[in-house]
Amino acid sequence: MQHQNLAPIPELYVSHESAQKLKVEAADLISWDLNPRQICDLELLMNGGFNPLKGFLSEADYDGVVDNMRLANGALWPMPINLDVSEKFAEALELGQDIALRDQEGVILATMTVTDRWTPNKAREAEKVFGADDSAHPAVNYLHNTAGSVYLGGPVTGIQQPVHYDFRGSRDTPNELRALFRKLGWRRVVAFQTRNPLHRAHQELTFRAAKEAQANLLIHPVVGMTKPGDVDHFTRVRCYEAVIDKYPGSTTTMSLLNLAMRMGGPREAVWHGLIRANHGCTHFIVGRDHAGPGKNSAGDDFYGPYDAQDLFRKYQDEIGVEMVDFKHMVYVQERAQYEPMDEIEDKDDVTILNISGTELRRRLQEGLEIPEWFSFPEVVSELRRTRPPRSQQGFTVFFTGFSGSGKSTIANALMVKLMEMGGRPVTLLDGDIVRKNLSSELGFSKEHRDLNIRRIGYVASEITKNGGIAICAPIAPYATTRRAVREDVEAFGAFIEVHVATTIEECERRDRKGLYKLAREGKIKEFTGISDPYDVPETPELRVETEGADVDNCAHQVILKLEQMGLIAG
Ligand code: PPS
Repeated sequence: MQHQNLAPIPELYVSHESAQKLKVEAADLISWDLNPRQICDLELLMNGGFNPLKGFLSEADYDGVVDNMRLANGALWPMPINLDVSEKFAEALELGQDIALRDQEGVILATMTVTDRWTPNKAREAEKVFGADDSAHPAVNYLHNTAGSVYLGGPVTGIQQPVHYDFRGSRDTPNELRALFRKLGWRRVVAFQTRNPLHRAHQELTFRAAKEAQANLLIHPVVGMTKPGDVDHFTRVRCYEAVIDKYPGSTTTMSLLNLAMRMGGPREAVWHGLIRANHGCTHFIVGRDHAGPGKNSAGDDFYGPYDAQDLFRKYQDEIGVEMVDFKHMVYVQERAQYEPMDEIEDKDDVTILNISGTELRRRLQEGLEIPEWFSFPEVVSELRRTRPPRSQQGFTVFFTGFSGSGKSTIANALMVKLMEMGGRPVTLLDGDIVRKNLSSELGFSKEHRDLNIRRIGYVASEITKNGGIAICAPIAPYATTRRAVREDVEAFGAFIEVHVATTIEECERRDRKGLYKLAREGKIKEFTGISDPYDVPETPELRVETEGADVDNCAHQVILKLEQMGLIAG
C-alpha cells in the first residue's frame, strides 16, 4: 500500500436546504437527548469518521461485531456503536418510526429511523469486546452502570454537526483532512493517536515513525472522552500546540478528534486504524498497550502489552493503513539524545534515563523538578498550571459522626486555623448551615439524607476544583453515600474523611440540643444512633476521639494529617 485515495468519503449529512426543512419537521418527532458519549459517536457517524457505518448498529450488525468484529455484510468493524436508551423510552416507540436526536441543549443534530430494538446481553458484550466482564474496565463499567438497558439501531440522517466552542480551528472532519492532504500534496501520512501530553520522547518517536514510513505526520489527539483521570483536553491541546512548533517546518500537522474512547486495547487499535483510514491517513502508530484500560479487579493487566499490535497486524490490509510499531524511546545521557531502547548496543556503558508516567505525576504533585531532557518547558509550565503541587490544590475535609459528637465545633476550629495560615479560601459546610441554605425542604428519611449529602458533595467538589478548602460537617450516616461524595471530590483533589468517634452514650449524656431526650421519647423519629443507623467509617483518613481531648487538640490532629498528606506546607 503506497498512497491513499484522497477522494471524499460518504457523510450522512443532508444538503443545507434539506437540513433546514428536516429540522423543522423533526421538531414534532419523539426525541432522545444524547449523552456526551453518544454525541461523540454521532459526530463521527455523520462526518464519515465511522465509515462504512450508516447509523447506529442494527441487531444483526451488533451480533456480528460482538462475535467476530464484522458487520452483517462482512465488513471489518470491531466496536459496537449503539444508541443505548432507557426501557421507558424504547417502549414508547414503534419500529420504523423516526426519532430526533438532540444535544444536551436540545438542538436537533440528526434524525434516526428506528429499525431495530433489543435488550443486549451486556455480560456477553463485555466478555467478547473488552475481554472480561469486570467493572474495573472503564467501558464495562459504563456498559453496566451508565448505558441504557435497550439498544436502538437504524440509519441516521445528519442535520448539523455538534457545536464546539473550543479549538474550532483545529477540528477537522475526515473530508476536511483529506482536502488538506490533497492541497498539501501529502500522499503518505502517519497518524499518531494520543490521550496524553506529548513530551520529548513522543516527539522523537513520532518523527522517527514518519521518517521510517517516508510520510508526513498527523498528530491526532482524542478530545472526546478518554480514560477517567486523564489530563483534561484543554490543557493537553495547549501542550500539543507548543510541541507542534518543534517539528521541522511543514512536516507535521495537528487535528483534534472528537472520539469517545473505550480503552478497548486490541479491538480499539483496529477501530482507531479504520478511523484514521477514513481521515486520509496511510500509516498508524500502534504502541505498547495501545488504548490500555489499566489493571483489572485482580490487579492484572487486561491485555498483553503487544496484543494490540498483533491484532492490528493481522487485519492491516483490510483496515487500509499500515502499522508503524511504537519504539520505546529512552534518553542516553552521554550522547544527549533519545534513542530506541532496543537499538542501543552499548547499554552497559551509557546512562539511560527515563521518567515514567507515575513518576511524572509525583513530581508535579510535589512541585519537584522536571528536567529539560524529559519535556519542553512550555509543556511543563502548562501541566504545572493545571496540576499545581498538592499544597496549592483544593481539598475537602469531611467530618462525620453522631449529632452532638463535636463535628461542628472541631470544624469551626479547623476553619479558623486554616484561615490563620492563609493561602486558600475556606468554606464551612456545617450540617445546620447546609440544612438552612441548601436543603431546607429535606427531612431525615434515607432518601432525604442521601440527597442532602450529595448536595454537600457537589458543592465541596466545586470548591475543591477551584482550589479552595471545603470543610463539611454533616452526620452523613451512610457509607455508600460517603463513598459517592469521595468519588465526586477526588476527581478534583484530596478527600479527607474524619470520623468524630464520640460514642452514642457520650453524645446522649451531653445532649447539648436536648434532641436525644426527644428521640428517646419518640418525639423525633429516625434519629441517628437511636432509631436510625450509623455506618461507622471503616478506613477514614483520621479518627478523632473527643472524650478527654479538647477541641483545639482535635483540630490540631486534622492539621497534622493535612501536613502529612502534603496538603499544607509544614
Ligand atoms: S444528615 O443525616 O447528614 O443528613 O444530617 P445533618 O444534615 O447533618 O443534620 C443533622 C442535624 O439535624 C438535627 N436533627 C437530626 N439529626 C439526626 N436524626 C434526626 N432524625 C434529626 N432531626 C433533626 C440534629 O440537630 C443534627 O445536628 P448536629 O449538628 O449533627 O447535632
